[in-house]
Amino acid sequence: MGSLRKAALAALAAVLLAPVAAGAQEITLRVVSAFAENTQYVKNLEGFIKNLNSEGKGSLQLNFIGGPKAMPPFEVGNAVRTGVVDIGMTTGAFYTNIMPEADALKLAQVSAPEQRRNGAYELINRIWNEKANMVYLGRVIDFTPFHLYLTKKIDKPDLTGLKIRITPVYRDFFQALGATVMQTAPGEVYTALERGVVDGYGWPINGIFDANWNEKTKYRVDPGFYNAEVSLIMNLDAWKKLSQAQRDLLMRHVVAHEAANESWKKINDDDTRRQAQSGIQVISFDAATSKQYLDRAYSVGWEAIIKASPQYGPQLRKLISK
Ligand code: 173
Repeated sequence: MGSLRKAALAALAAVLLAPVAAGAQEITLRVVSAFAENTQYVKNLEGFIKNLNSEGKGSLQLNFIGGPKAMPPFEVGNAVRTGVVDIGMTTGAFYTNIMPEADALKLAQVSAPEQRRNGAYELINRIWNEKANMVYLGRVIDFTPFHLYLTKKIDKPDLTGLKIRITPVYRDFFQALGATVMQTAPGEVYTALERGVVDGYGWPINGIFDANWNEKTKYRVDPGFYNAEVSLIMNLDAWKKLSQAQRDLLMRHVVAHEAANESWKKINDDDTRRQAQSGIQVISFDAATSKQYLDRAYSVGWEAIIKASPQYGPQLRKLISK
């Protein structure tokens, strides 16, 4: 065999063998967050990434690209779906444009570890794979109700004449209570309050201090409703490219991070206290009215999901409701 031909064969062999060799190489995944860089949500994410990266040297690394400064929050889902980024930390309400089922996770009454055990995660992954080209990795906020915050007082659950900032999380419920609604990204809430464009907003019990909304908030309506959901989602093609060892490493860290969601209970207690200290007054209703308020929230919430997804809505309801 001539030396030229030998060299050509060697080059061909190198090309053919390359994918095998690459399988054993370190992979770096790009991560974005729909929530702002200074929030507890992102602090937790950074802790998760740090832990994973220290164990994943030579195998798997996560590279945090940033939050809303890097990418508009309502685009994170699409960026994960198309593979512009590999992993997103976001909430289902921010990618209902991809599939309506995404917003159902707010209605969960069983914890994420329980959903892992009872088959909910299998169903969620079937839907997320099929409709959004995503793997649903795990939930990073749990045990956290949403509330209605107001600049004007109400004495019953009637929002007629009030304009309320929403995302899809709150749309159907607040409209059912008579509100006029306006969707904004979290980054626009402060300005909307300041300009009097809205009379209130929906948000979880935690986090209103991150962008100083407390300055513009007079009342919080109790009880809280639903279960604020923020999760890690991953591009399905990127997932398929990982070796079994890399998937195992990633999932071990996700499951551990998810198990640490208990920490939200203390954060929520602390934020509740801080709201009182900063002068935010609680509006509450008598027991019967509170029950009606909550029942309404769930019935309206599930009705919207099931109407938009007659196929999967009822199955989801069975697995994530109490
Ligand atoms: O922006 C929002 O109010 C919202 O939908 C949400 C969802 C989960 C956590 C925090 C906010």
